[in-house]
Amino acid sequence: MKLYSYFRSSAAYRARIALNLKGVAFETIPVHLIKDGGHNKRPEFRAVNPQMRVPVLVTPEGETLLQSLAIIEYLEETHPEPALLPKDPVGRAKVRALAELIACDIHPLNNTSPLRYLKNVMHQEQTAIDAWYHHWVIEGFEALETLMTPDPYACGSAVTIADVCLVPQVANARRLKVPLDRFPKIVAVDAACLALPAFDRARPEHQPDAE
Ligand SMILES: N[C@@H](CCC(=O)N[C@@H](CS)C(=O)NCC(=O)O)C(=O)O
Repeated sequence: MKLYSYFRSSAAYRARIALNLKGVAFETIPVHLIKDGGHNKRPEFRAVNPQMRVPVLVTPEGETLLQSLAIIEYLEETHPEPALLPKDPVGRAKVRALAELIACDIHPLNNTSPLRYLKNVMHQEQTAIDAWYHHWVIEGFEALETLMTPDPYACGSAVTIADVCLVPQVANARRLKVPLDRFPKIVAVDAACLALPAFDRARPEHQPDAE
């Protein structure tokens, strides 16, 4: 498989973790999201993904898959072991709720494009942009901290899609200096996950395009 990725992209980080957990070998095709206004805006990448975002997974059959959660669900269906979703429907719904809280509610507000828009189009100061970022992470993390039942992973004794989404969001929060002392459960789950080689290998600093 081929994964279009950027070392700091938390959505690509999710896909990398899932690929590693499933034991699927992949080649990384780096797409720099910052240099020259973003190499993701170049026509050659636009032809791969008209939304001009990473991750993009190209399957061995040559299918191009977009959106990290869709990519993870594809991997779950094609490589069922180890399962990243519980067997029971209620458990699955609870795992997906945590994953979507992160991927659909926290992350889009803190993503490169909206932050760039706040700066370049809305002419906001960096302090205001940082405050925006911290606000949405903290609000989401407060809910997650209440909802999670770590044992030691977000939803119990098995790694799930909730953990796959949580670890990259925590990495982002740390990079942007969001204080995490109010979130002991989140910090503990993050540490438990990062002790696993599949998560460790997916870290931004371990990517071929890391700076
Ligand atoms: N919902 C998408 C989000 C993808 C996304 O926004 N990726 C970011 C990096 S984390 C990106 O490529 N940003 C480029 C840009 O916004 O210009 C997913 O989960 O895959």
